[in-house]
Amino acid sequence: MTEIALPQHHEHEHPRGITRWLFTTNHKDIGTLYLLFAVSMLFIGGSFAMVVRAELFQPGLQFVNPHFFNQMTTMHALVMIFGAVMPAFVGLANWMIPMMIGAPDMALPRLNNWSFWLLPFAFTLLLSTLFMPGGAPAGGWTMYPPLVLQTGMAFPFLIFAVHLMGISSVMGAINVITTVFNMRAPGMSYTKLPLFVWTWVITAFLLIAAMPVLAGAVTMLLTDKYFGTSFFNAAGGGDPVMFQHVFWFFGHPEVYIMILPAFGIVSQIVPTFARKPLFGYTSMIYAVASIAFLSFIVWAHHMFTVGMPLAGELFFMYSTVLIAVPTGVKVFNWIATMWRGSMTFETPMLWALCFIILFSIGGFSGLMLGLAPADFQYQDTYFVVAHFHYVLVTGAVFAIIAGVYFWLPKWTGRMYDERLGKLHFWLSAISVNLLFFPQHFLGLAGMPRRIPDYAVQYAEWNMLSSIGAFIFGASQLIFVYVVIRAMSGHGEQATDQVWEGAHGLEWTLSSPPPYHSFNEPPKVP
Ligand code: HEM
Ligand SMILES: [Cu+2]
Repeated sequence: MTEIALPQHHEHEHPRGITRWLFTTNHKDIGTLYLLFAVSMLFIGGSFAMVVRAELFQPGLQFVNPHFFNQMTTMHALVMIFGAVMPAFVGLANWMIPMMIGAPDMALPRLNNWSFWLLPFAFTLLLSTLFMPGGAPAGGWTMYPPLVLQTGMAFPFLIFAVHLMGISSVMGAINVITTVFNMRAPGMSYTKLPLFVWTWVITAFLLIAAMPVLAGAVTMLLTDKYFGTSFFNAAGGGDPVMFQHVFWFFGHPEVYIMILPAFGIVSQIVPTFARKPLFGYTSMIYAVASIAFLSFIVWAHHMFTVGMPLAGELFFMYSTVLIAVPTGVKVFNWIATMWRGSMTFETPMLWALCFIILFSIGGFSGLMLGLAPADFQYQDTYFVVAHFHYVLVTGAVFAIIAGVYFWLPKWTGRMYDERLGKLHFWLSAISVNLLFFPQHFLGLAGMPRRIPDYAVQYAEWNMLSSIGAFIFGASQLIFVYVVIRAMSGHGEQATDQVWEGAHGLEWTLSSPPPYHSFNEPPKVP
């Protein structure tokens, strides 16, 4: 590498107070902002879920009217997906990617600030619709026409909020790609990139390819409603099913946007606590890349029942079940990594192991749903609800929590309380299964999703599911307490390496790391 004269003193005062957070271009501060935003959205979206589960505690209508119930399911999903899970992953990327590749910061720091600050505006717009005449969007997060076109005043707010979220995601993705392509320390070749970085690069490409499709779809909805077009209006020559195609061409890659970084996190944690290198590093990268590719050709498995030619049904069925192959490779490699390792079970490892087991359950029900003839039975039942919560909650959310426990001592310089961490884990792991496992039975017995009332035959499993939901929701307060304690400087001082089995550039920095991660590029062995 050519010699560059680096400035000797980089210790200039960094801004303090509110301007530090408003104008920050620092990857760690922005990472923190993203994570705090995500956790507040988790609680707002979670409280909507609690309303849903309270209403479903018993058959009959007890607490809310059906229209408000539909607003709750719709807003719950929108807030969880775009407000909680995706920003949490971006927060982790901001914190960890520069430290993992030996860079001082993200490549485009000013853009980074802008990506974050769009989100509070987007969600203020979205959440404000709850107080509007006609209420919040209630047509489902999938926004299918013609139903969604009946939304009242909230409609343009919904569309504009989705546009802002999309712009934020695409800018974040550009930043990740630019950073990893250009800012790696000398010697940090692509075959040495940590798995978390790899999964994020691939996710970033998915974001850039998928989010504009969503933007296009919702813009067409907007012009259909206000400007007299008929993209999805049969009366004007349009086709409502076309919306489903466009939506799911975005929507299916979107679910992988929410799981690939989770694979990355688990691939960092398992080797650390098994004290062995990751088994099959290269095959892990190929597995993620092929999952990413396949995610673009399976979208119509969400539409088996809309009426497709047989060849279409078969194509989407075969391509869907094909995803089991690279997914199986990943699960196999995690298990092989643990095989004959010297394992210990600190809190991050418990969450990661639970991820592997419960995500696999979600994968199996997904396989069942992918079989076209069987899907005619499952479609739009609680079986689907059970499936996507196993992959999104015990998958994505569990991996995020695992990552927070794993990296919190590095971020704050303080060890969290291990006993509280384990309590949080066991309460969550048990209650989440009480919450979602019975929903498989409800679905197989025919209970439809998105309904505020149900037949008495479904009463028992629904009651258990609601009890699980309340315990799961309450358990997350422990998490907040644990994190706040570490952030406010309580707990043992963490070492630089933090975990005995931890390897990688991020663990060579102090805990907490300096404001600018690597002022001089580190040597990569
Ligand atoms: C405390 C944890 C959670 C509970 C109790 C919960 C509960 C529910 C319930 C009861 C529904 C409505 C089912 C229906 O009638 O269609 C629902 C829908 C949904 N949830 Fe969750 N959820 C939780 C966490 C999450 C998370 C973390 C995510 C995202 C990563 C998520 C994503 C969704 C999605 C996409 C829907 C579909 C909404 C729709 O189809 O309109 N949920 N959830
Ligand atoms: Cu899908």
